[in-house]
Amino acid sequence: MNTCYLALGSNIEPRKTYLESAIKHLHAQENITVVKESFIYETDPFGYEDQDPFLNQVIEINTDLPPDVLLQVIQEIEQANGRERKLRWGPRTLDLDILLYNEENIQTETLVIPHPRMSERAFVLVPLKDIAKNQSINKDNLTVEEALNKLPKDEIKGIRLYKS
Ligand code: GSY
Repeated sequence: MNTCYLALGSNIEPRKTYLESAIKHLHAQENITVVKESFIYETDPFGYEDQDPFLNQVIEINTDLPPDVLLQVIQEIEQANGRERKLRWGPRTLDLDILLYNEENIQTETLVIPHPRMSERAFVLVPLKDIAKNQSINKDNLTVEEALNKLPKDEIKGIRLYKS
């Protein structure tokens, strides 16, 4: 059995419903067990800033699916939730990313794990810290908490606990 962390994000309403729908779809998969869920955060858009704030969350799953099949499953769940790939960094109903697959380093044409930008993204590290603060996340063996401590403080200010 493999332990994986997935990042969820949405910045098109109904944002929370999209996150809930993603988790329901994952629960419905025979080969996936959702083990832990972080809190949900409202986060300032990172990168392309001229768009609405996101809701972000991270979950831990157990699965016997190999990484490439897991990727197909999460892409189907994105599509079932109205995901359109118009702008690479633009608004989206639902974004699902594989952050970690055990502590494996995987590089194929379609998949890089650990997620190559996760250690620079407060909107990933803050929720990941809720459920896996001592988890090692990259080749430097930094833990989630250590990576978060290296980020600029004003990026962490842009991550607020979401109360619906
Ligand atoms: O990479 C995921 C999509 N995304 C996000 C996001 O999920 N949250 C925040 N805060 N900014 C983002 N910019 C992009 S693109």
